[in-house]
Amino acid sequence: MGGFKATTALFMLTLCKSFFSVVSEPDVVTAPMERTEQEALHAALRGIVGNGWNGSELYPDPCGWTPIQGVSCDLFEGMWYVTVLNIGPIYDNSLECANDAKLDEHLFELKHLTSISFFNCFTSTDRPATLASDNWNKLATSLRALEFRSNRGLIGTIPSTLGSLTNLESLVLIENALNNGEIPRELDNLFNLKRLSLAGNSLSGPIPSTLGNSLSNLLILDLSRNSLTGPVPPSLGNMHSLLKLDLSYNCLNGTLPNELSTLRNLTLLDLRNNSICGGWLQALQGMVSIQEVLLSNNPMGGNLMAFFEWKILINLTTLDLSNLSITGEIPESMTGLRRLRFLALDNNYITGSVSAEFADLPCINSLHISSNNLTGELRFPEGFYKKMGRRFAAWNNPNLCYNASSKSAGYVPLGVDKCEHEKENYISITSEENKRDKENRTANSDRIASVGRSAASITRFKRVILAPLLSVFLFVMLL
Ligand SMILES: *[C@@H]1O[C@H](CO)[C@@H](O)[C@H](O)[C@H]1NC(C)=O
Ligand SMILES: *[C@@H]1O[C@H](CO)[C@@H](O)[C@H](O)[C@H]1NC(C)=O
Ligand SMILES: *[C@@H]1O[C@H](CO)[C@@H](O)[C@H](O)[C@H]1NC(C)=O
Ligand SMILES: *[C@@H]1O[C@H](CO)[C@@H](O)[C@H](O)[C@H]1NC(C)=O
Ligand SMILES: *[C@@H]1O[C@H](CO)[C@@H](O)[C@H](O)[C@H]1NC(C)=O
Ligand SMILES: *[C@@H]1O[C@H](CO)[C@@H](O)[C@H](O)[C@H]1NC(C)=O
Ligand SMILES: *[C@@H]1O[C@H](CO)[C@@H](O)[C@H](O)[C@H]1NC(C)=O
Ligand SMILES: *[C@@H]1O[C@H](CO)[C@@H](O)[C@H](O)[C@H]1NC(C)=O
Ligand SMILES: CC(=O)N[C@H]1CO[C@H](CO)[C@@H](O)[C@@H]1O
Repeated sequence: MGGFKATTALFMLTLCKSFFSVVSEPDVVTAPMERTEQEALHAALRGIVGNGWNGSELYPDPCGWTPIQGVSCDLFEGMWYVTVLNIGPIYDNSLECANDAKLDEHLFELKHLTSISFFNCFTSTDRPATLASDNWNKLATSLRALEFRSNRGLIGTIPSTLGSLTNLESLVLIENALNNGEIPRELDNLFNLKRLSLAGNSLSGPIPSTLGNSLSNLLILDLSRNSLTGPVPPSLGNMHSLLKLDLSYNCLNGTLPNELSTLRNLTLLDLRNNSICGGWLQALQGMVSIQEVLLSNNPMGGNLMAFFEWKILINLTTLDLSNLSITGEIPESMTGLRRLRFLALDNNYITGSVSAEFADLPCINSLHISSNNLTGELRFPEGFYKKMGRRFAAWNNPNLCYNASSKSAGYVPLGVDKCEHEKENYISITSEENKRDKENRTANSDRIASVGRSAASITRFKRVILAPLLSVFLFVMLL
């Protein structure tokens, strides 16, 4: 098999050489590769593909006429050097990672590497691999992007030696099994970094209290889905370019530092599912570019009526304040957030009434106010309930009722009773329907499912619209 490939390659080589000599571009064709560079590449790949793999036989000219899927090269002073390694099952003919794949030391001899990516390659949990190496500094001048993604057999620490890669612009270590210890302080040396994503591992310990001090170019910081503890450090406020900050699904506690309010370019703030208490209103105050604020499931507290200019957040599309132990009333100024698509205030201690003006927001798509202590009448037009279906949730507010202007029982807010003064000519089908619905509701309140993705929540139109219609139909049949 290999021999066949090699002869084919040789044949092609001869063919192409003669072709190129016709158009007289022999420089490109015959550009050589240092023997050490070629051997280092073959040895590095053998560490990944397995010892049985004979690279020098299969790919005698890896930057020329026997290219390797996932390996790219560039010319430096007339010589080929490897610049990009993309390893993992991306294409049909990608190199296949061995069960005992490991990072071979020869990798660090490829001194022109600008980008390394391993996707779904280190997958054996019996024979796990690690990132540990003293040699990372050898790639310090060249490496711009380093990515390990979905390698469930990649364990151990994030080595502090990664801090020597001072030209790095992107460090992505997502969904591996890195589990041993903390985020190294040395990552703060990576002052060229634009993206730092360590999401979906089992990192523990605090976020280093200096993180951010030197990362003034960082655009994306994603530490979500780990087991990080302790406070959100004030140093994060120094990352003035930051666009996205995702610390969700950790065990962070303490109050949010005021310093975050200096993140004027931030568009996404996701702190869902932590134990953070307080400081959110102050932090939001300066985030004038913010589009998505996701804070649900924290003991944040705070009063919605506290002085806060909601109107300054003109680009806000998504506001998830569910289950934050918030008190106070829904401020009228929230109805001035013209771009709002998703608003969740459910599972709090909010009192007072609900402004019908939310229905006038041009993009409003989900409004969750269930499980509070709201009172008074819901005065939304019937068309609003029809449009929203289950994405309007107001149940479990014992003192809330709705005002329907007609007898039609077509579109009503689920789990909300009709106001007393309207009940005379009211057919009681809906309250029966509502009662049954209440039982199912607690289990699955519609909520945004994933990080920062546009907050279109799950639609369950059919049941909402069909169930009441069916009840009316059955009722008529019984008559
Ligand atoms: C690889 O193939 C070459 C050429 O066929 C041969 O000389 C060499 O011994 C082989 N190396 C290994 C490790 O099998
Ligand atoms: C914030 O964004 C604006 C517009 O994109 C840009 O001009 C400015 O440099 C950014 N600020 C920082 C501190 O990066
Ligand atoms: C935060 O959690 C740590 C343990 O992880 C605890 O020692 C500390 O007291 C907590 N701080 C606050 C403010 O709750
Ligand atoms: C709001 O968004 C628009 C574009 O959608 C943008 O031009 C504008 O700069 C944003 N405003 C702020 C304060 O970020
Ligand atoms: C509400 O948030 C708390 C943490 O503040 C959490 O323990 C609880 O499970 C959350 N409740 C729901 C219904 O998600
Ligand atoms: C809800 O509000 C009513 C008055 O508006 C009050 O009597 C009641 O105690 C409140 N319930 C809760 C659980 O806060
Ligand atoms: C109920 O709503 C209608 C508009 O739908 C309004 O005209 C009427 O005044 C409301 N009733 C009360 C008691 O507020
Ligand atoms: C509640 O859920 C059960 C099982 O999922 C279903 O059979 C039942 O029809 C549901 N009730 C209502 C009112 O939707
Ligand atoms: C505070 C909180 O809601 N914690 C939850 C975060 O998410 C994990 C897993 O999804 C749960 O186990 C926690 O209870």
